[in-house]
Amino acid sequence: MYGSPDPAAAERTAFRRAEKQYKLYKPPNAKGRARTRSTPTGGDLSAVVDFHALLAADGELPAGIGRCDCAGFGRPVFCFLDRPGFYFIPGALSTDEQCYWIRESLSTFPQPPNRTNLTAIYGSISDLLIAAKNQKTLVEVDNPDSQETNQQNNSGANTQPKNFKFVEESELQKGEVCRSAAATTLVRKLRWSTLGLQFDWSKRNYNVSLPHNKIPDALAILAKKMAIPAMPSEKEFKPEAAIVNYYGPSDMLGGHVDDMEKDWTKPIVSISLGCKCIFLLGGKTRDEVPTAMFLRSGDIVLMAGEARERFHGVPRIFTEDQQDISALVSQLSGEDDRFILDYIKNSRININIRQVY
Ligand SMILES: O=C(O)CCC(=O)C(=O)O
Repeated sequence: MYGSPDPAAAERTAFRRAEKQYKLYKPPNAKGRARTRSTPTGGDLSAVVDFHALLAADGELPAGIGRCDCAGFGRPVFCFLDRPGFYFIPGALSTDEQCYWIRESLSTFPQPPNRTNLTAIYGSISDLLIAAKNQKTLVEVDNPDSQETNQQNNSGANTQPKNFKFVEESELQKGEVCRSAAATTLVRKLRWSTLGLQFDWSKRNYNVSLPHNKIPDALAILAKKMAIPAMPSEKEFKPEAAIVNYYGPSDMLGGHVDDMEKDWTKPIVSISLGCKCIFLLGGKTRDEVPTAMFLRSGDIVLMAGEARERFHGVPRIFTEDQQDISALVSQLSGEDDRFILDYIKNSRININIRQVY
């Protein structure tokens, strides 16, 4: 799904060149090594399509961009005239809805039996967000019996049973060598979680034998409602799985095609939360020059039919400009949301919902 088999060849493609053009560079430090903190390079963003600006201008649209508003949907929908099956719904979610899905993405979505990128290292981790809010630390424990649940839940592919538990800082044994990680650090290291049918990244497929819950009803209802512009009227969209991507300041998602689902007439419903990013929509090969567009918190993108065959990716997250998330910042100002606010100020979350069969 992700990456390219031959990096040297990939460098020569139009998609790779666009990724390089937009990605955030870390200038070398005095010793010639990349700095650990990214410094924005600015870059020319004049060709990046800004659907919010087009909506606000309410004028003639640039060549190649059209409106695909559909009866009864009640929201503006944009599309590219030469890229059928791709739909952009700017500001599809209210600030309240965005806050709700950000909280869910950090609290319930990474809960077992859902798997995350941390599962392979630590086994199943319950209540990570609560542990982070309480400044707890995950430590390896000796006694396997004390972590029965952890072992039982860790039955997924490519993982060994692990025995870890959260402890208070005061419980940490001074000088004792054991594997440990602060819960706050682990939240920052979260890269993906999978809901519903579990996607197995090593096999690039859905592994239906892995324990899983149905995707949450509220998410399925939202996805069905938002899928309408991309759905033929006689068909029904049945959300069966979702991949949640968590992006830190210098993270990017390389160009790829999502091709593991059976029926490509059904859309991928892709929700953006938190910091703004650049999304690249390319062609059926990496040789076609991709179109760059801004995705902001609350925007939803649909990819169905022919658009399912197009390379796409996220080369850049904007954490330096918080203007775009000012509504979120004021909504998340309560004491209970403090950790989430700090997180989302320099992160982006994407929830993409799919029908697998
Ligand atoms: O983060 C995004 O907006 C895109 C995510 C995506 O393409 C994927 O998970 O396949």
